[in-house]
Amino acid sequence: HHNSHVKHGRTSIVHLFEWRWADIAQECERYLGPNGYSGVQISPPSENIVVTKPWRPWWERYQPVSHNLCSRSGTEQELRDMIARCNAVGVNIYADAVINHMCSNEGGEGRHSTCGSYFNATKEEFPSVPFTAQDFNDRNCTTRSGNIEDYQDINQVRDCRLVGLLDLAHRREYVRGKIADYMNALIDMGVAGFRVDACKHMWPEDLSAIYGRLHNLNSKWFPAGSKPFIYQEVIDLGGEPIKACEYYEMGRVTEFKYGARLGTVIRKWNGEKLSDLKSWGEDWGLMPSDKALVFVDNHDNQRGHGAGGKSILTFWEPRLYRLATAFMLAHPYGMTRVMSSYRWNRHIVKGKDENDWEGPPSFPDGSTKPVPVTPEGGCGDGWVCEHRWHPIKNMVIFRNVVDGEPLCNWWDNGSNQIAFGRGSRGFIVINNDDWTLDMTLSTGLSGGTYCDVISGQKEGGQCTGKQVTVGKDGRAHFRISSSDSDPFVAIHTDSKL
Ligand code: LAG
Ligand code: CA
Repeated sequence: HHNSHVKHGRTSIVHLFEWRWADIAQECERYLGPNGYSGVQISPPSENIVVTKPWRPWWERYQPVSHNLCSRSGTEQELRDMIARCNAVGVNIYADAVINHMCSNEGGEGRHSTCGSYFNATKEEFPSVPFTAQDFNDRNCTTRSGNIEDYQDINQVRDCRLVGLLDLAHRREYVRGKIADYMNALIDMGVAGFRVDACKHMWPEDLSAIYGRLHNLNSKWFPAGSKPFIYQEVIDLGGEPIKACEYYEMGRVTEFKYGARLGTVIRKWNGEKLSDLKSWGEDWGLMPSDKALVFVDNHDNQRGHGAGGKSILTFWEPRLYRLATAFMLAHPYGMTRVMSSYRWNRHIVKGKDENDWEGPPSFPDGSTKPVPVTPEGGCGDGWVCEHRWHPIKNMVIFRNVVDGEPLCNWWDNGSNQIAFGRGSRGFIVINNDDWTLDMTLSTGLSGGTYCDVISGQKEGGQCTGKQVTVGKDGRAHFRISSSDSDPFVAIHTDSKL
């Protein structure tokens, strides 16, 4: 489950957090395909509880009540249509699979669910699946509250309730079968794989048994015999007995240290500096590159949920965020995921965001708003669309162009000015110091004039931004003011004029 089945040498996926299926379909056709994104992580497609206190939080989607495919993002028909249209333009779909649990034990009884299916959380009955009380872990959990109380105890982390969420008993063949059926329905519709939610809370052998039941990908779009790509959400910042490495064999794993550590370096906390990144990767205690799914921020830690803490950079700090994302996309480590967010009424009181629950831009009836595209190519109505920000979009293309090339020609000033190349195909220079960078550097590129894809890009043979002249010896002069709106420059073989 390690092959991501990307098309045309593409390298980066984007998490279109809370987007409607209809908007994702359009985005694949009008933007992601043409700009070389390899795939989309979609929000959980399964039916979930409707929470009204607080009003329609984003996290209600992490409380499934059935495997029906209707949610705030749209109907099953819209999902099917989106998957087909994205596949048609070479953009893969990866579904967020919430399989550790169903809704909260406090979810009540009734039809307050996104397709109106009946459930009874108190009795642990979910007739649309169906799951009944015996399909949950209660008898395997030994804590007083029934919730996870101590992360040092492996058994309770995996067999007790995560924040009160009814914990499925994956040792049961029946439960494994039902979850596999759900994932197989998505595979048959054409998804290329899954982000599997909350894997720390599931036993690796149970996951392995479930993955072993999955169909091969739909041969309408993928080579016969292709297995689904799987990346597993395991939060391992160290200090706990459950380790990310327990999951490597079965698929990729989210590397949460990546964004947390990169954030501290770019913020220059603890005296850290960009030049320290010369050894970025496994030498920093990160997992093996070919196992890692990396990201600057995710839907949890951008709002103080999950893990990562205060160092995480987000769109709220756009200048540093673009810098961090550009570094991630230029550096060979890991498989990269770009976050695409919506704005919310962030309101931090004593270090905690009181509105961290707020759902996507929506109408008064709770339905999610479409994503309008502005004439400038950004998004409106509260959608941030980091994946459309000029430097981020162009660094996704950069990563495709340099794919497979080694990191080389590293330079740094011992402080916060660095540069490095990727074989003979691309070169990036970053200035995070408070003074101008003014240097002649070896780029590894062939002689000629290149267009910087950060301040502009090549359009019809012309450059709309800074030009960089590389001499026959591969050397080029760079000057980056510390007050530039984006204090970095990137060139690659496809930006040669
Ligand atoms: C995940 N990965 O392991 C998701 O990335 C993360 O977003 C999910 O938590 C979590 N696991 C469970 O799927 C989110 C929110 C939680 C929320 C939970 C369930 O971060 O805050 O809990 O989804 O909706 C909420 C309330 C809790 C409450 C619980 C049960 O915030 O206070 O106890 O619901 O009612
Ligand atoms: Ca569990």
